[in-house]
Amino acid sequence: MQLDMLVVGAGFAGIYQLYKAREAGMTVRVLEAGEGVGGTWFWNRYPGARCDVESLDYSYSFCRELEEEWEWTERYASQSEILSYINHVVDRFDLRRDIQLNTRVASAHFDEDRALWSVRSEDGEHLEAKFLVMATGQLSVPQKPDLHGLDDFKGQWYHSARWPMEGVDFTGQRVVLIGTGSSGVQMTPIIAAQASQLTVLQRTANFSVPAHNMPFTPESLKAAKARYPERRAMGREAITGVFLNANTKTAAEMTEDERIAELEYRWKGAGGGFRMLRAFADLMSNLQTNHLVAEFARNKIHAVVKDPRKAEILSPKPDLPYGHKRLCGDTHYYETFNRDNVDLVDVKAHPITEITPTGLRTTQGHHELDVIVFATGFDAMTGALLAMDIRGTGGQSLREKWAAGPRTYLGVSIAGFPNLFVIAGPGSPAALSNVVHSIETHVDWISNFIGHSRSKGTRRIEAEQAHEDQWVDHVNEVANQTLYPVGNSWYLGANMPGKPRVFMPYAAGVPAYRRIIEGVAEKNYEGFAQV
Ligand code: N01
Repeated sequence: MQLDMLVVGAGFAGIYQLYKAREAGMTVRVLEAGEGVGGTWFWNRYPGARCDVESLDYSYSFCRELEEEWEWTERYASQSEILSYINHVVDRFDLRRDIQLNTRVASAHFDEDRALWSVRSEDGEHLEAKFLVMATGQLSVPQKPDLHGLDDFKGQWYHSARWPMEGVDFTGQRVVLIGTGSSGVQMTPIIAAQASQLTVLQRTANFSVPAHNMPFTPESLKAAKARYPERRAMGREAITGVFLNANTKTAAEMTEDERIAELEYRWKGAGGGFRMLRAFADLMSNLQTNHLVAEFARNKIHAVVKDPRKAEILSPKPDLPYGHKRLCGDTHYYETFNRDNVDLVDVKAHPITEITPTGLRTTQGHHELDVIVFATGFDAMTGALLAMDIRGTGGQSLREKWAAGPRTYLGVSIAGFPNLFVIAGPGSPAALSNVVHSIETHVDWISNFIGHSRSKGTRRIEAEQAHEDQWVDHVNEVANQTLYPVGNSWYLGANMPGKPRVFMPYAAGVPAYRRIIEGVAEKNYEGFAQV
């Protein structure tokens, strides 16, 4: 079958790309590995899963009626509510008939003579399309440590990103939870409330902020919606693509009392979550300012957690800047460690040595267990793309091209891979932003470019090597002016054994990025060969 466009992935990105391609009158199909739409929100069903960007922002903005009719029930939406929303969008715009589920793409090869992408699924189905759009997500390939003995474990084990559809009942169970990123932090209080014993294994302490989630009342939702256009407009001009009431002053421009008041506001109810990251204009560029915020957060942990041993383990070390890893937003995370049935082990000091048939051993001792939960993250940003055998001109494989780390032009296009686009790819600001906003920005831009190409009758559009090289240099240069490229974050690929250590997101922010890509479009898509 030959199509105008094939899209891989039916999460937020693939669904909007389908909508736009259909609007442009193209023949299009979306291939999705899961048995339902929703991408990351289909797979990550672990207890407590919810978004850390406010629901009113973490939603499509392309249709005013959609914004008006959908009624979010909470400030931060739960996984199930987001999944219902995505399904609603798919049905509302009659998109389901072009989405093919249970189809994992194995390979995509560019046929140079015919300027077509030849795509094969793992089941052997073959499709061809002029344009191939990768909407494969940044956090879609789970990473699970290779622990000796897991196969012989007599209990159950689960990964946060492959949670059973029917859920898991932890009542009366002895549970170990490995990992304290966003997933582990969200799960901890819920599992603790059910299990007879929960032991959290932490390798690196991360910073977490109370999310202050709360239900909308009919009045508060109505009031928020009345200001929706203004809210979206402010989000567009915010560095993260979402309005977080950023402080425009550096820490040095404020008095000690003003600094404390600013931080308290961001820690408490009116603030919460990512607002902490916008406490000072120089938070991610000035180590001294960063230390101030980190110290404030450590003091909060010690004030909440009664056992000083646990409080100390939970406090991130001073050599790791605040926000260098994605900040967590929580509901009673630190408080949970005051429960009698919850313990904490520092597995950096006391590494895991093996899984036994009845539990897990660290260098400190053996834990008898019924359940092991892995909240150990993802092969982020490149994992899903490199899982496929993608080959461009001259048969060059993407795996070879990206052996030393991902290289893109503007985070959407790859030299040597014509007519292929990546939504929210490495080299774009998506990972540091409200990703739904970044997705819409990318899809609109890609759709305009494809429309331009079709109106001109060009067969191939392709990033030029020199422009890609310049973009990669620019992304690195910007990153090196920040405090991001330290530690072992997934932004750097450093959470994956053997993955090249490269800071992948573009850190200059969403508005700056948008101006760049709009400028490229205005100059007849500068940096792209169009033949
Ligand atoms: O994964 P992570 P995540 N032994 O990579 C530990 C988004 N998200 O699934 O830090 C022991 O952050 C690892 O330790 P260390 C969000 O963007 C959003 O939690 O590498 N521990 C770390 O503690 C987020 O950033 C939401 O030393 C091991 C943890 O596992 C991203 O997804 C919710 C280990 C992994 O943390 C990823 O979050 C959930 C080992 N061998 C996720 N290997 C919301 O919207 C790894 N770890 C709220």
